[in-house]
Parts: sequence; C-alpha cells; structure tokens
Amino acid sequence: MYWSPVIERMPLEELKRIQEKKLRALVRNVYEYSPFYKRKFRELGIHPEDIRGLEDLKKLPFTRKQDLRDNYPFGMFAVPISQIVRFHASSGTTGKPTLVGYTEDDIRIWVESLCRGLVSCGVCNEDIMQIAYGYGLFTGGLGFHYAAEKIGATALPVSAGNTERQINLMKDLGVTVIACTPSYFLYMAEYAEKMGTSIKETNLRMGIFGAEPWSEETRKRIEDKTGITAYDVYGTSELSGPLFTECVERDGLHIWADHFLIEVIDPKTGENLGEGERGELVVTTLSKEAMPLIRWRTGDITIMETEKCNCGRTHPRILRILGRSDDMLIVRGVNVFPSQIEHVLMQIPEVGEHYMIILERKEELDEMTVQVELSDKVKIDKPADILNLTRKVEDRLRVVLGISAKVELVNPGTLQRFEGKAKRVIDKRKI
Ligand code: DLL
Repeated sequence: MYWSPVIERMPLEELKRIQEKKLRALVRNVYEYSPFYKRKFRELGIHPEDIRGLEDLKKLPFTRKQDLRDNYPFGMFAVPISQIVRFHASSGTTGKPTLVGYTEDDIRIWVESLCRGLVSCGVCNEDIMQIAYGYGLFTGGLGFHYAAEKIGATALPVSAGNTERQINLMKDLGVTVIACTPSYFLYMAEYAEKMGTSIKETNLRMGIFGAEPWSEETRKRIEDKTGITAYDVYGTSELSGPLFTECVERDGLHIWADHFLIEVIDPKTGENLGEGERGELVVTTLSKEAMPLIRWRTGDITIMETEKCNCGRTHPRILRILGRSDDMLIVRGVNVFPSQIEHVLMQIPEVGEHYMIILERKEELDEMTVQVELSDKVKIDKPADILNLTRKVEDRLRVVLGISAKVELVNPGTLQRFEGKAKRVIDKRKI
C-alpha cells in the first residue's frame, strides 16, 4: 500500500530533477527572505546563480544547532510571523529552546511525509492509534496525531505518562497501533505484567518507535515480549518532527526525496561520503517555507542506501541511527547536553567544579544521576542542610532539563580527575 503511489515510486532520475528545481528555488528564496542566510551567503560570496544542480550543493555552507541558538527566536525564519501557524521547540544548552515555526504548507508536508511512512508500514483507516509521545512543544504527539487522522485511523491522544491508564485504554478500546519511545513501551509491557495482564492479551499489533536511540536487540526484546511488530521512526524538530519510518521490509527508513535532500558526511572533515559509508546525516529541506534549512547537520550517524527497496519505493534510505557525532544525550526521549547540566551546577555556589553524569536503564527506563562535589569553600555537614541542597540542585536541574535527575552530593576531592579531556558521562545503558 502506498499513500502517494506516483511520487513514492518515481524513478530516481525524475526525483533528481525535482530536487534540482527545488534547490534552485530554495537558494533564491533564502537569499531574499531569510536574514540569516542572506548574511551568510554574502559573507561567503555565494550568489543564487552559482547553484544550478545537485553537484553545487557542496558550495553551500552547513547550518548547525548553534546557528539556531544565535538567531533565536525568529532570525532563521523566511516568512513573516503572520504566515506562521504553529511553533514547536526542543530543549537547548542554556535553557533557551530551539524554536521551529511552521506555515500551513509546512504542516501539510510534514503530515504528508509521515502519512507515507505510516502507510508504508501498514497503518490504515481501520487502526486505532494510541499516541503516547508527548503532546506540546515536543513534536512527537501532534505530529503523529495529524498523520493518524489524515489516514483516517482513530487517534487516541493520551500523550506520555500515566501508564496504568495507557494499558487500560489499550485494552478497553482495542488499540491496534502504538506510537511512543521504545523505552516507554518496554516499561508499559512490564507495567502491564504488574497489573496482572499482558500486552499479548490486547489487540495491539504494531508499534512505531523512535525519538531516541534504540537497537536491533531492543526491537527483538520488544517483539518477543509483546508479540507486536516494531518499526523505527526518525525525525528532528528542526526538520519538522517525526518524518521517516521503515516500510514493511524493515531495511532502512525511507527519506522522502521530493521534500528532503540528504547527504552523509564525515563529521570531522565535512567531506561527502559514499553509499554504505558511516557518517553524519545532513539534510537540506526542499519544501519548508517558515524555516528552510540548508545542509542541516543533524549530528546523527547513519549509512545511506540508494538502491530501490523491495517494497517498490525508490526514495533513498538511511539505516537505523547508529549514534551521535556530538555529545548530546537522549534521556527518556529528551535531549540533554552535559553542558546544560554544568551550566546549572556552576550557578550554585555550594557545589564544586567536579561532577559526573551517570546514565542507567532501570526497569527499561532511563535514570540519570548527577554526582557533584560540595564546594570546599562552604562548610555543609548537617544532614538537613545536605538534604536541602540536594533538593535545590534537583529542582534547578528539573526546570532547565525538563526531566528529573537524582543528585548525589559527595565530599570535595572524591570524584575522578583527568589530565586531558574530562569524561563527564558514564552511560551504562545497554542499547
Ligand atoms: O525526537 C522527533 C521525533 C518524535 C522523532 C517522535 C521520532 C518520533 P527532537 O526532540 O528534536 O525530535 O530530537 C531529535 O532525536 O537528532 C536523534 O538524535 C534522536 N532520534 C530521533 N529519532 C530517532 C531514532 C524528535 N529513530 C533527535 N533513532 C535526533 C535514534 C533518534 N535516534
């Protein structure tokens, strides 16, 4: 089954022609209407006429997360606010979020992309889809919601959390498809057992899991434990939200080439890598109006595959995300940078400079512990004072990160020291 059969099976040569036409229009458009790109192109001496075909892409500069931060909130937009119909945001390093704006057409293309993906893995209008990604500034909930409705499936907008209710609704309504992070689904499966039931006793047949790294081993565990089929979904807020999924072949995620132009590069040198080579995914948005991005550095490591898929779709595929080229951590689906944690800690005078972030997976859920030394400049030794300070640090971290972390205050001089680069993160999660 296809959502847009003609486009999804279009020969690569034709897709390439569409991409070239759209790339030329994109470059002209941002040169005229995006304050950020106008400045950047002028600095680099690039003129829209220089970009004729895909081989000229290399002449264009990369766009990075830092560019979005530096131009917060509206400096990356290429349309006036009157044309923006929605905002989403994801967490950033200093508490400032990365803001994304959408025109009506941006939403339409986002929904179209995800509809293609959902139909490619077998979602149809008979399905009841439990959407347990967060609704709100995060793109997961609303992204799936719009796509589910567009397909004609029945959306159940439960959002994340309240696990007992999730399981009751799943059973009572005969939910057939779930969309959430893989770790949350594993937790749900465990919770169901504690409630004296099992996912296997429900009508659930399929899960669409993403927003955080997960592995083939986790897929197998999920499928063995619950009897459903698990599909991968990838996307980032800057590109819209959840966008690309596996099809029934489960041999990579289809990237809709009429809207997104992908490259895989060596993250160190920026050089383009060939098919089958592992590198950083770079995406140019060909259709986005509100916040078009040229050569967006996703930071995600993958491998590109352009051979036609057995499902009949011609669009290129990326393999499961293998890691990140920067140090961003994903904890319970939320992006956390060690620098954010440092930022919080260093504003609290009672704690010292040395800290360690420990990530573990307990009962299938991520747990983050921040060990931090007490400052040697202040004397705190009463248990009540230690407890108060612990709560204070935990509260500050929760506000900035949007998720909770356990804080352990330790005596000055007890954490490991380093002569070269410090290792601040111990990730014990096995994914
Ligand atoms: O996580 C969008 C999304 C929502 C995707 C729901 C899938 C499902 P951000 O919060 O901006 O957007 O985080 C994007 O999450 O750069 C990857 O590092 C990671 N990520 C997303 N999907 C996957 C996946 C949403 N399937 C960042 N596998 C990305 C591994 C993923 N990592």
